[in-house]
Amino acid sequence: MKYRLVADSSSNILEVPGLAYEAVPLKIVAGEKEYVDNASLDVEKMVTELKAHKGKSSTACPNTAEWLQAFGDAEVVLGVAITSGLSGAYAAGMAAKTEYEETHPGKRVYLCDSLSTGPEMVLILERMAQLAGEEKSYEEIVAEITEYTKHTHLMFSLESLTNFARNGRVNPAVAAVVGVLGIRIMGKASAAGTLEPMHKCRGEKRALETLYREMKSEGYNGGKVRIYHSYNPAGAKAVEALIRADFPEADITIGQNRGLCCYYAEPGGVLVGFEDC
Ligand code: X90
Repeated sequence: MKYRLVADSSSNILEVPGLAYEAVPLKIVAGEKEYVDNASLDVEKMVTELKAHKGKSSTACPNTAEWLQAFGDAEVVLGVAITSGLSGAYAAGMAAKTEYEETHPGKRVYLCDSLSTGPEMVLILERMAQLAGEEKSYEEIVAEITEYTKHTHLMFSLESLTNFARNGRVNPAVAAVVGVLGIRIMGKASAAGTLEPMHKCRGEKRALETLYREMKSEGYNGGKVRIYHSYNPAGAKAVEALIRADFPEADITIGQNRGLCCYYAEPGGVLVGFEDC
């Protein structure tokens, strides 16, 4: 097969039906313990153990060798990485692209910096899979994905930003506010690919209603939606219901966060990737 799809594990995708696909795991590190975010990770067990863990915890992005391994010997690699604004995964992947193209003359690697994560990466992967299935050329695919990502977005509702703050990826003052019982932070992936808080909301119902309102002001008009949650199926379904009230036929799917997204989104977190059409 000409194309191989590749994404780091923050996309939450373990397989892509009908296409060669390889996920590159990030890692969650707590004391001596390292959780590799691959298909064999027991996410629920990890969350339980992390709750009991008193010391520091952190995450690690894949290195260049791990990306190279995922590229295998594909003729064309179509990849998507977690935001370069918060992780070194994209930089490592780009170093792998350079090395791969030098050592495999004629082969190509496209790595998209999602400036986002989770469900927005899912949208990008689905679009890549579609274009690969249509046997579009490398250049056409790069152009189409570049255009497509101008119209995809990520918004979220989170109950806790502890792990974000702990790892220096959000202002501690913002994290402290969310720690207050019942307060949720509703925000989005900024244009620079960082966490942008938008509203402090009292209660989940308000947080999710606010999220949907912000989706519409970002241009949502019945396009595709991918919702991923951390142990909060009710929250994910509530977002779906808000959307369906306006757009009964919208293409919406719900999935569960895997290791990396669960670590940062924390229990209760809901991530929504959508197209602004
Ligand atoms: O160690 C590493 O290189 C990984 C660092 C990842 C940090 C961000 C993870 C985000 C997970 C949480 C909610 C959405 C925030 C969106 C901001 C772009 C998902």
